[in-house]
Amino acid sequence: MSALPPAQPYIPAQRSRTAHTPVTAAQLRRAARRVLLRNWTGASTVPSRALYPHQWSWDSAFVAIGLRHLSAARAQRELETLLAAQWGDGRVPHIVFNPSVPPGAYFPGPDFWRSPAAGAGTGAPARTQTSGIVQPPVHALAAWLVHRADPAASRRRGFLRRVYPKLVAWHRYLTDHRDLGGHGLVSVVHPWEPGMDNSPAWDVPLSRVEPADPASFHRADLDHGAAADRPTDLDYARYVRLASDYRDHGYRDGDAPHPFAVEDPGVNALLIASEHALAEIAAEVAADPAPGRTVPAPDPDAHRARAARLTGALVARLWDTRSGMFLCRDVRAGGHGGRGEPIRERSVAGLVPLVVPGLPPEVVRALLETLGGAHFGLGGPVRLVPSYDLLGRAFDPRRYWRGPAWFNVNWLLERGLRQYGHEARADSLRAAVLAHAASSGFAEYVDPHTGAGHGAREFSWTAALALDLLSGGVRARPGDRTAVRAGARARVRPEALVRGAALR
Ligand code: 2M8
Repeated sequence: MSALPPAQPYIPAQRSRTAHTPVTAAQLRRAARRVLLRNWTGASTVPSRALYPHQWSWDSAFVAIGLRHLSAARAQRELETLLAAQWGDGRVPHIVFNPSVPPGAYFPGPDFWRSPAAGAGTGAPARTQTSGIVQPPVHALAAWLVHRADPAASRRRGFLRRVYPKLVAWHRYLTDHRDLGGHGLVSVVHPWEPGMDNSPAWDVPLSRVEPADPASFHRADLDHGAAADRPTDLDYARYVRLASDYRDHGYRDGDAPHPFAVEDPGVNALLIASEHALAEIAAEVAADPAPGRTVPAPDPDAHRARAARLTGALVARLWDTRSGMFLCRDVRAGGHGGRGEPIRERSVAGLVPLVVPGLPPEVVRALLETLGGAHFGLGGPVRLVPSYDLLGRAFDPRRYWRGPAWFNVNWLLERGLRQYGHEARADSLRAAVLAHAASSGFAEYVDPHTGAGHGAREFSWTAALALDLLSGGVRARPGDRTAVRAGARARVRPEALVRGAALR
């Protein structure tokens, strides 16, 4: 294991701000490192000690991407702790509960999900408590990036050999159990699954859900966060109803009614990006077999073919020429078994497919126009991409996923811009991410107009992804030619970037 300090014991932290705003790259790096060390529990990282005191699925993937710059072994551990809680049917749960955290610290907690009993028929682990829903599949991408941070150590520890079959099973779960629309795309069955919990895109599909009795639960999130920033009570009661109905159907996708079923471009795009990463991982595992291996070598081409099929379905089903972006599709509009309908709301999820390689050139061109146009305003009124349409009927610069800018989404878009050769735009987005991470004390999210931080502070993925951008996205190691090339491509001059960009 690394020479990093040991884990902090669980302490229900108060909201804290970093005492001094870091202004140089070195200060920012140190501050980000401190956040990640504080939020490390010994086996994984909590998103925030106060608001989210357990392990979250896509948070851990983003955290691992940053953690690899501090300790590749710890980053591997982060992902492997999550994957140890994988269910028999392949799903990777969205929360893995830490048994040492007091039961009331987060709702819905283990007593609500009751995964070992309710999920027994779908292979929930018997001794680890988890939720029963999922989050976006960023994990294969994270595993590949973690491997590249220190390929020799990763090979020595057999990291990719261990995680590869689990990641394959995870993707299979999504494509085999969640194609509820029947056209080759994954559907999410709860607004928490795409990670953008309170997006205005869910308003119509969610309005069909009967809310749970408000007296039947207590919202722990309001003990830590301002009500004006968080989802409304009515939405929360609907979240609870969807989750309890799924649980009461044994988390079996074939039996659960899934009244909320949406094809989300963000989730599907991340699956595609991760499927491409699986192709890289498969090639690496095939080239470095376990001693005495008897099973056939993994086939990278099979993953590339899956990625190509998913990309075709994404464009055919979710691309909207009129809006110049991808739209979510409400699979249940018009009733079960119907064709479904596009949801006419501009959520940033519709720009996330920029991370998908090989999109048709006219799609990329339109996405770039939309990014800089009136609805998302990048390079105009805002320096970070908002989570929702600046001109939308429901835009709110403070409320959870209904307008604020999120660091993980901006990290993905930075990556997408760079992938399609828009280096200057990627550089300025990167500078804005670093500046806002510094000035907000690693906030969970920021007002896209003012840059004011909201939600939790010392938020793990904000710190991790800032650290990743400071490191040029990769840690170049002698002999790792891919890493060196990618590092050179990123044209890293973080000192200048942070100094020039901070606190404007
Ligand atoms: C938020 O979601 C949780 C439920 O999963 C919540 O609101 O309680 C979202 O921002 C989600 O994307 C994130 O993974 C999670 C933990 O950071 O918090």
